[in-house]
Amino acid sequence: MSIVANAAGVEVMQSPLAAHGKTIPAERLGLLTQTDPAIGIRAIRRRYEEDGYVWLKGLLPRAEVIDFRRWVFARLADTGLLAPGYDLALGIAAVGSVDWNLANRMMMSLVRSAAYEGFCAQPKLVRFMDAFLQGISYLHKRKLMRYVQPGTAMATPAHYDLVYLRGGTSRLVTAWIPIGDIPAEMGGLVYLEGSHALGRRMEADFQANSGTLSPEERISAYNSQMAEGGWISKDLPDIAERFNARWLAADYEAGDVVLHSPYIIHAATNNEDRTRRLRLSTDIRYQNVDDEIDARWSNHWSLGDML
Ligand SMILES: O=C(O)CCC(=O)C(=O)O
Repeated sequence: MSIVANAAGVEVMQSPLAAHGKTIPAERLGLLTQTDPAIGIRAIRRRYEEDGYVWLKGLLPRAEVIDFRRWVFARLADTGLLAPGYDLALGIAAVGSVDWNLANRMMMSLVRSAAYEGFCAQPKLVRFMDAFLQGISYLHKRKLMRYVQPGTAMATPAHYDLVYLRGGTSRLVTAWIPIGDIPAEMGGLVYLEGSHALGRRMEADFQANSGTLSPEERISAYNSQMAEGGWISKDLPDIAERFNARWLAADYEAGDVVLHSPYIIHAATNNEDRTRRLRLSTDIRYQNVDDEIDARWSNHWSLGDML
């Protein structure tokens, strides 16, 4: 656990979080608020509107999520990613070299697998999303699954999701699902507090200034007006300072689901797990089927698909 109660009973972060060579100062770190799914769909929707996210504790059966983690790592074992001799559900990273070609090919197979499809479309989640979206929920076919090795510099830079999905409705909802426990020091998502309003303003500015771009560029994250990759920045302390906000972190557990707004600014921090566990998660996007669908997301994720 990265988050513990101090002598006064207040929950605090045990160790600092860092990404891209920069450590987030303690005064710029806060804790994500968790939500018990039992409070009901109306209250959940209200929290999502207010905060730009809702961290649903234990929405999915924990044991099934861990079984799926084991299944994924069993398929990746031949790549050299996993240390031998451990239960694959632990996902302990090997120290030797990895066959990246094989790992990439295997990940592309995994995101096309019936097992992953079933995980993302499990009845509990689908029923929840139907209620949340007040209609028939549509799950975008392009779904991402990511692993992060401990002790590496890999961490998703700060961004908001609409940048990658400008070709359809903005009434999108991302579900970020930890596949296994992801305590804060393992580099789960951090959210810039209250930044869904900021993302909305940034998007309005982009739209207002995009008149010189071609129609394709106007919906692409890769255009002359965006930073490389559509990111806002890799410097998390600087963003927090600039916008006078805190990064909210959490100890996520298998079974949790975080829903976030397409405007909220979020990022990941380094995986610094001392027991060398691989961080595994999936991020998938839902919307109401009656809203306009971004056709570019109607294919499976391919590496280098520029979305
Ligand atoms: O898991 C990650 O590192 C990034 C996920 C993400 O950016 C998202 O869920 O929108």
